[in-house]
Amino acid sequence: MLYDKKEIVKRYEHNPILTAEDMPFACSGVYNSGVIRLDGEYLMLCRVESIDISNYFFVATSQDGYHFKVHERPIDLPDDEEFREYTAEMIYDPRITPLEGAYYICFAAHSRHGVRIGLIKTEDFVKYEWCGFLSEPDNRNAVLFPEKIGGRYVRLDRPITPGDHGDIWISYSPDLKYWGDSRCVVTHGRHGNWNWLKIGAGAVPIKTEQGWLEIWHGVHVMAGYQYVYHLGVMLLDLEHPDRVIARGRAPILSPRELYERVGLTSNVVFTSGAILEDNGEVKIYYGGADTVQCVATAQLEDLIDACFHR
Ligand code: M1P
Repeated sequence: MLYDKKEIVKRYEHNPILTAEDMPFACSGVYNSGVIRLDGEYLMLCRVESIDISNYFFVATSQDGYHFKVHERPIDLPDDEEFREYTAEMIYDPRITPLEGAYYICFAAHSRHGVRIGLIKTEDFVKYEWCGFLSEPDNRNAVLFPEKIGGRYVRLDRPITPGDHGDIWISYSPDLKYWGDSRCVVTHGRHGNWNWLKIGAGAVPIKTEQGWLEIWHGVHVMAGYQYVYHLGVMLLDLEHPDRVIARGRAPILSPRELYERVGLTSNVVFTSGAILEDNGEVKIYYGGADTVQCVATAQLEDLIDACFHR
């Protein structure tokens, strides 16, 4: 199918907005970051990998959503045996959900046991409370909805199925600890599609009159070995978010610029957070090539339209 040349997502002209050079210590890159608005500022939680491959989450703040200043020290992570055991190799993809007056950070935790989802709560990004692991291996790309739906907490995630294919699932919880009623919401595309290999939830869902807008990622494999990560959009039912109202046929963003094509992992655009402004603009924060942090903007109405027509 042929599509209109009009781009609905516009890259910030001074991308990337955060790189290894902006960090207060020697590191290999700034990876996919979660983002929220807090007290009139933009707050980003960045995953940063030190040159010895140890991982940290750093807070960075900004007045305008484009120019971020990184804190001198990483956030304090839980210091207990369970946390250390299941995060021994890597922590990554933090996604921040404002919920009931606090902020919940879902992230992926990698260890010899595989990858699972961890949850941290904070009210001020100064003190952090460890809430435990939400899943068994192998699961990641978890996003928590910003409100209870039908009296329960809701999350999307991406269990890894045999053969490395992954689909987006939904689960419900009465207390953010025990999860159930899990079911598959969206499956990856047919072979040859831009999301045929695997898909995953991306930004925390944005509530709109038409439904929950989810900006997600899909992966296809080029020339038999090169993974290419794209961003897409879909709308989920407000009351029953396991029902997909519409799912865009084409990606809204694909690797094109050098900072998306060349890096530690080539050809990756990957979002962990987006912010809806009062004027209807959506700032989509995304990692480029697993090396730098970028931002792009779109109009909410165009993103919703893309769910139906693109
Ligand atoms: O390297 C590209 C991306 O790979 C993973 O994405 P997925 O979970 O879909 O496989 C994540 O580790 C992500 O951080 C990374 O950008």
